[in-house]
Amino acid sequence: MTSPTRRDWELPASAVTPEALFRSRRQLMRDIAAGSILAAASPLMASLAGSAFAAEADPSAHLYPVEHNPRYVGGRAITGEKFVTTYNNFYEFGSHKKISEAAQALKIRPWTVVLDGLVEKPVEIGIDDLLKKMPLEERIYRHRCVEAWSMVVPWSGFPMKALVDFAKPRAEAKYVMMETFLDPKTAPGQKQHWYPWPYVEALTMQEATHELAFLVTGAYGKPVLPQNGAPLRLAVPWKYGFKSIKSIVRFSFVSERSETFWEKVSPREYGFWANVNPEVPHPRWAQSQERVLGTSDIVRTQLYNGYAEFVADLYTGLSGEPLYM
Ligand SMILES: Nc1nc2c(c(=O)[nH]1)N[C@H]1C(S)=C(S)[C@@H](COP(=O)(O)O)O[C@H]1N2
Ligand SMILES: [Mo]
Repeated sequence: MTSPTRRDWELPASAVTPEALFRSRRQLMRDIAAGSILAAASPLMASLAGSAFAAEADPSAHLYPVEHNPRYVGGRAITGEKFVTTYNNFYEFGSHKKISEAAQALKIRPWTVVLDGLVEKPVEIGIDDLLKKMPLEERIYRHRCVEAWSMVVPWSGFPMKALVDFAKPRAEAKYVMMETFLDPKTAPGQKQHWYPWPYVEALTMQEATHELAFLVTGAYGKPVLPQNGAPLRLAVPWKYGFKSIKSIVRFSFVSERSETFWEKVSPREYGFWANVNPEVPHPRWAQSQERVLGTSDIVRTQLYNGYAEFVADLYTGLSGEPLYM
């Protein structure tokens, strides 16, 4: 990565995980999955397999790893799995970053997803049946939290457009509203009644069918873990992280959207569009830089988190809208 055309968000070669190393790690994961290597044979193997959490129990484990799509590049080193799986925002399990253990209480099977609203016919489908219908692939995406930290993750999943096509929305549909599970018994954060549960997010139809909008079902070549939003989570990498709603149970196609979770909490701070922009500060902090999770690096934040060439066209003619908060 020493090319002279290096982007601002790219780091020097020394900081980049060689693709080859990542590949060989994936081969190792594959061997472990195939049983040809005993994952627990040594502490090294155990740590490579990320065995602090029990992904093996997931009935979709055999689907991974899925084919890698090279179109989407991280531009800097992939963030270590141990950071991504132990430093989380998932307010259902607490309003701090150390929720990974508490999130293991989330029961991810059976898991039913509802597609309703302005559709030809409402559908309820189990996650494993949905997985059979969707074209799974792996993409490396950057993720920029509104709190000014970021990470680079190899997600597995499918384009949200495939789900929209499956749902067959009617022409009047202008937005997709998405909803997280509601179960205060397993998710104690949902007992904090000052938050407007369940977590709700929304995209315009144009955003939802954009090639970058991705529904995540896996990460690091395995089923995605509860703390990262199992079994179905959104990734919209040009927007602040709070748009990427976790553990989704419902997609409703509507002509007029209702308020999202964070808009209800603090409309002045967390808007509907929430496109990343280093020049539009959050009311309480700057957005010009970000801390790269798992490193001591601070890098410059990019317009649309570096995805402007993909998404800038979505927002032409909307100059009156608060696109960047
Ligand atoms: N249901 C739900 N989805 C959520 C959140 C949440 O609290 N609840 N937090 C959001 C925020 S602010 C971020 S930055 C990402 C964090 O994802 P990660 O924990 O996998 O890094 O999830 C997003 N999706
Ligand atoms: Mo976030």
